[in-house]
Amino acid sequence: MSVVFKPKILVVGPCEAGKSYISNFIAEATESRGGEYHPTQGVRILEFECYGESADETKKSFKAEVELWDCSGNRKYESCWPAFWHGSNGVILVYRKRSEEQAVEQWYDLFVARQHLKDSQCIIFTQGDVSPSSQKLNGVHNVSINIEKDPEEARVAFNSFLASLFANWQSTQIDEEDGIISA
Ligand SMILES: Nc1nc2c(ncn2[C@@H]2O[C@H](COP(=O)(O)OP(=O)(O)O)[C@@H](O)[C@H]2O)c(=O)[nH]1
Ligand SMILES: [Mg+2]
Repeated sequence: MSVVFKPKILVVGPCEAGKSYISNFIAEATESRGGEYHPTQGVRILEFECYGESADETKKSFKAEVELWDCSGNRKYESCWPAFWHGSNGVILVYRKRSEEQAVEQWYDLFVARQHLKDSQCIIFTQGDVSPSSQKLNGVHNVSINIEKDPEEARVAFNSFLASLFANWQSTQIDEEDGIISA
């Protein structure tokens, strides 16, 4: 019997970085094709299910009922950000220009560091030939993806990210149980 894991995963980054495109692909929504740009209004929540195996030594199998929050990069929705990061298990940072790196550091600060998420609960998806040079983002795993050229690589990267989120969640569950037992 596999455990059911219900992660809330945020996709954040600058406008037109490809967040919605990547989110659609990950969730296997039909609109993952290029074309006219439709800025996301506030947030779009995509729900899907998949199966995986824990990234830790337990290799426990799980079923994930994922809530993928494709967040707008527009600062006009800043007042909604606390609702975005509330209870999130992981963050996918997306960007594709070197000049956007500073903005990405700010997203990292707010959505990862300040929310006490570990670096392993964050992943950077870059498109194009930008390679992160930021000290701050040093500990975060970075994957350069090109969904059109190599969709499998992006899928594998997401699945292994999900497996590490599961391992992390599982360890917090065990800590909580220990807390109950020792209380
Ligand atoms: N063909 C193609 N188009 C892309 C890709 N990534 C983004 N786009 C297009 O670039 C534009 C901006 O992407 P979008 O995901 O909406 O950016 P967001 O503002 O970060 O959500 C849209 O028109 C997308 O269809 C890609 O890998 N291939
Ligand atoms: Mg969008």
